[in-house]
Amino acid sequence: MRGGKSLRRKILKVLYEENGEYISGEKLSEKFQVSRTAIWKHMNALKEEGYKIESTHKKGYRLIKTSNKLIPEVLEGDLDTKEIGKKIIYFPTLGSTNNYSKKIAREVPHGTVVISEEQTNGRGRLGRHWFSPKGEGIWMTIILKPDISPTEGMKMTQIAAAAVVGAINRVTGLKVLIKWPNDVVLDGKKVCGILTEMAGELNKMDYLIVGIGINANSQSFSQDLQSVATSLAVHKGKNIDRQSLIIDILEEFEKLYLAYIKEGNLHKTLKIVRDYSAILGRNIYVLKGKERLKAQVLEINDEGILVVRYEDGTIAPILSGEVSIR
Ligand code: BTX
Repeated sequence: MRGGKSLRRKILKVLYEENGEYISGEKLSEKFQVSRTAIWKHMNALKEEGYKIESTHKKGYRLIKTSNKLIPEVLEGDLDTKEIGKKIIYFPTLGSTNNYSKKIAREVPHGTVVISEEQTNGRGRLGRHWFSPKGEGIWMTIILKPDISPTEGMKMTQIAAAAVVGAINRVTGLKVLIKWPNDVVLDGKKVCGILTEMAGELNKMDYLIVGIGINANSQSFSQDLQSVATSLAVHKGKNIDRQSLIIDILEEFEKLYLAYIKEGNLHKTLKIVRDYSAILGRNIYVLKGKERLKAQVLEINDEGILVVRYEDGTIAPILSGEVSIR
């Protein structure tokens, strides 16, 4: 089809910007210098992708705004950032945005964001599966190339968690909390998981990828997830606008990330991480292999590391790994 996929995305952007009003096939064909039949074919292809487009013979075409399809061109256009999301790579479906990001990380600019409507092989930590149904969530990865030591890499998880809680709070009004180090919870159940991965040598980082998975508009979960997972829509009682949430997260992520790079510390991020912590001061279990040790959380220190006191009185940092609330 003439113009192919890139023209189709441009047509979609124009439709979106009409805000639900009709635009005639004639106008579109003039604008893009293709025949009205070509425009009609692109509209059909967009409908097949799942966009709700109404057409009438007289008035032309209009896009019915819906929260279950993302429009990457609009995201890129609306984002007020310097580095993050200047390039967005969008897929209707993908194995895993983290896996894909690793493949392309060396070729794309710093700040590139990969988003997919669904993941067929979404990943959590330690090879666990991450449920990522089509159109219901935000499944995205930010590719970063900071000039920092690999030992600093895990701080990106804290930056992402802080960005996500702030954004969810602003966009939906829901009070979510961070379950250190990489979950965001609502009423004790996970609404978001973060997976940071790195590549490089001992003292030089090649790239770093931050995968963020958010259950935005899912209404139900499989039996094994029901007790641990929930979504923003379930708590809000209505679907939320994923597009606004993505924009807020990426803008906030950039602010916190740049503050960290410029100031060389995590102060801004840690203020949020501590204010919104689900575990500060609480009694928890620290999971070490098969062992489950009782501990109390004392602080999240300036490096973003959790410090706990075990039952025998020993005070120790926890660098990564698992905690569960008692
Ligand atoms: P995690 O290892 O802390 O959590 C994984 C566990 O969470 C699973 O074993 C399961 O019990 C539970 N779980 C699975 N899916 C969901 C879900 N949708 N909601 C709530 N709980 C769930 C957390 O790992 C990190 C997840 C990162 C996901 C993002 S999505 C974009 C990017 N691409 C990719 O493949 N992963 C990241």
